[in-house]
Amino acid sequence: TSAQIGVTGLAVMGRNLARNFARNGYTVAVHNRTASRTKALVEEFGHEGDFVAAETAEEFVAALERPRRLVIMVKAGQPTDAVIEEFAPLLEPGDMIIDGGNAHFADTRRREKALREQGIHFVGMGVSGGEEGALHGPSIMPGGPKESYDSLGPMLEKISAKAADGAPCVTHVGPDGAGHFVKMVHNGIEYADMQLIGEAYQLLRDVAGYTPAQIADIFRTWNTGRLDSYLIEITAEVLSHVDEATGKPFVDVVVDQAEQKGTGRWTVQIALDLGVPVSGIAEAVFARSLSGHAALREASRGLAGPQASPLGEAEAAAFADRVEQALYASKIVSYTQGFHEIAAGSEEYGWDIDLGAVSAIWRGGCIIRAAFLDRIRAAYDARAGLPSLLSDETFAREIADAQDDWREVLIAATRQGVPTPGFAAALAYYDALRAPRLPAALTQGQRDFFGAHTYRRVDRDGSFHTLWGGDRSEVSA
Ligand code: NBP
Repeated sequence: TSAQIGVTGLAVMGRNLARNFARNGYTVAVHNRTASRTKALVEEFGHEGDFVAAETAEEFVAALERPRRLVIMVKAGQPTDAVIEEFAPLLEPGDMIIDGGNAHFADTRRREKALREQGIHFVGMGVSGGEEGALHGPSIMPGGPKESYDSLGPMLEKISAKAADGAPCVTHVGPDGAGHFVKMVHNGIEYADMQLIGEAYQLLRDVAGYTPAQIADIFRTWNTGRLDSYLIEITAEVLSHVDEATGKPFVDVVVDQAEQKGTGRWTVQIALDLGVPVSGIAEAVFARSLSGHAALREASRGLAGPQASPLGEAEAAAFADRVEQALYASKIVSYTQGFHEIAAGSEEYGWDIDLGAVSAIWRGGCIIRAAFLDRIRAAYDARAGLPSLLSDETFAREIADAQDDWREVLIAATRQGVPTPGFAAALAYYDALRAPRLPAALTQGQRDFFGAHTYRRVDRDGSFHTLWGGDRSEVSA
């Protein structure tokens, strides 16, 4: 038998992806460094489809039809390089190596270039949706040579999630690292979404005085409206869960220190390199890191806060509506920032990424899947080259409608001492973009004062310097 696709790396993700291919009628060669995993997969799930278990790399490669399609699903970083080094010498020109791990896009660019010299097509493929997604249909973000998508694409379209309109949640994102870049920003946006939801929860609890069970109901209601999304849905599930051992809300027995695997941090690091202000995503990453500083938090517990006075029952319901507005407006801003980063990466690396197509493939399968993404796609479809999501009329109007409540929520948060870095960063971004003048003019003056860094004038072309230490006359620089 010859397999149409092979998967090496059979931990949760690889195993489920292999099963997904098999369930869709493909013959799948499976391989793992530790052979027991391969055996276990075939023993447990062999009835689901056609698997060819390979113990060695040579057996694995031999099992694949040509051109070979070999998916790597191992731990990102050095393990991925090790696997490529093991398999590349066994492959022939025209064969494909598809890395479905969470690689850094710079690694993908390096690997693609090196393999291209050997005539091997390297596809850096972002996969989102966790283990359930991998099995039932993930959102897939493949990069790499366009020609490899011609033969690989139809298979990916089959195993991917489908959006509500039936469209497969996969597209050829762009050359070399484009797919992994887009996956990285997806994760950055996911961090921001989660942080904003967390802030909404904290406000409903500490300002409005609701219990976790009541807040779960509020999220359930929100999930029937414009915030309809996977993350809002699971938030209600988590908040309504009660710990069996103690009878307390589950959320109260979990240590409040958020962990991270690094893709959110990368999103911010790369944004800094590209000069893209992703302040909301950055605050989400910092919020996780702050939560983990247990000793620092312990040492700060005695610091003074405001006199807190939670709202009465009547005001609480109105406040909850305001929080929904603030959450929605802040969400528009995080997506605006994320899409700006994708546009900037696309420009920098010449990827020519279609932003509307990206929002379309995030509508199903992935962690940030949401009804909202249909509207982002509509915004880009309505106007190619939209400079920012905020310049879309619909989003601009929605924020205009939300802004009074958004501001009130932040006032309440500040008054009661509830930290809302995500909401606040989003509003500051919005206000800064709309401002007719920014204090950046003063910054330029300071820079010219201490470092003769020069400035431009509003009324004349050219660069200028003021002789600050002398008679303060202005010279052309
Ligand atoms: P892990 O990231 O935990 O990796 C475990 C796999 O890597 C095992 O198959 C292991 O083989 C293999 N491996 C390692 Br570790 N070092 C190796 C080496 N030097 N040579 C060969 N194989 C090696 O698995 P995962 O959680 O299934 O994730 C797989 C990839 O998918 C990762 O890049 C991850 O970031 C990405 N991803 C994960 C999720 C998720 O929700 N978990 C979502 C999206 C993407 P062994 O069995 O012999 O130890």
